[in-house]
Amino acid sequence: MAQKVSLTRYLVEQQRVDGSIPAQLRLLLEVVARACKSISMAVNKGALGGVLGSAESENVQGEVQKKLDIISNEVLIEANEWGGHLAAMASEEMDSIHLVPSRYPQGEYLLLFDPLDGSSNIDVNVSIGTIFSVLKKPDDHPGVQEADFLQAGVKQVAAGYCVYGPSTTLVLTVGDGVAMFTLDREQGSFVLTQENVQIPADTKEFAINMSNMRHWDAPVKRYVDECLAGKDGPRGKDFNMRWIASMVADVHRILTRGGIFMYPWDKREPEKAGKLRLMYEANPMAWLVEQAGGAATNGKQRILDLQPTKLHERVAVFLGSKNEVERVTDYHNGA
Ligand code: AHM
Ligand code: MG
Repeated sequence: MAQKVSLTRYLVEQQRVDGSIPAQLRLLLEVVARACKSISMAVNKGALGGVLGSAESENVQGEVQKKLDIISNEVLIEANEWGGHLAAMASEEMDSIHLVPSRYPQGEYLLLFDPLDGSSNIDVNVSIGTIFSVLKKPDDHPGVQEADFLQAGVKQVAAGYCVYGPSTTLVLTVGDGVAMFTLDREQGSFVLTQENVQIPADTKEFAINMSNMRHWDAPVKRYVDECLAGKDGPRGKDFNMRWIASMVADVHRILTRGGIFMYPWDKREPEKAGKLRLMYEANPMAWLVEQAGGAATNGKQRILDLQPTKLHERVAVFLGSKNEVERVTDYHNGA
């Protein structure tokens, strides 16, 4: 029987092969994985662990925080602040950046995360997850400021997510393809279960919150109308629809069997570019999707090329199977 490859072994071997993972980055990824394991345990206990329900507080985006949002945020911070691999962290659940306390050594990386994505699904036992992105701190000045985080997605050095579903799966890229690791609860370790993940270029499945249809812009409406017209319409084929309302779970499906995920700008709050956050939701997912042969745009431009102007910036998102993302992007660009 083939030997199981743990996340630790995978990272060590990647480091040996082409030196693509420096030692500090390897440590960082192991620590994030360990934190995800703890979050997975808390999620798994559900009502028995007293972790469900609202924390009766709001985050910087004005969203009500769930107990598990706060617990997951704390788990990630506590796991990451003392190892010497990080300079600072940023999270969906914190207004401003979190500096590594001065009593600990300072590392050269910046970690951004959405500690628990899909918060509306926590209490109903539907898949949720953690999304993370790793950047390098610019080395032209001492200390860390929020501006150091404002780097385009192409600058990421690692990105991934962990989905807490029927099984817990960690999905990772360091710029050399996408690998998936499944948590073996008996061994307590993540085991490599898929390498070289590839998204098919074509698909018959789309994901969007259809209840917002009346608020969409014309290109999105056109794209979805054409899918809905099925084999009698201009696309000449029937489409299926899925919407889990946890981006991690929707993206995981797309990495597994293809599809397109859309969270467009809409007229409800025209001043916002979209609902999802650029730096710790869209960027890591866009990089994973591109690394698996897919595409990711904001409707007009490649997400990874966008220059962030603030930490909690929002963005419209179209990602997944390449030909579909290109089609809806062409519609926006007037093709
Ligand atoms: P969250 O980070 O507060 O959980 O919000 C992000 C989530 C995504 O996971 C998901 O795709 C989207 O919000 C669902 O939004 P909606 O409830 O509008 O369908
Ligand atoms: Mg989120």
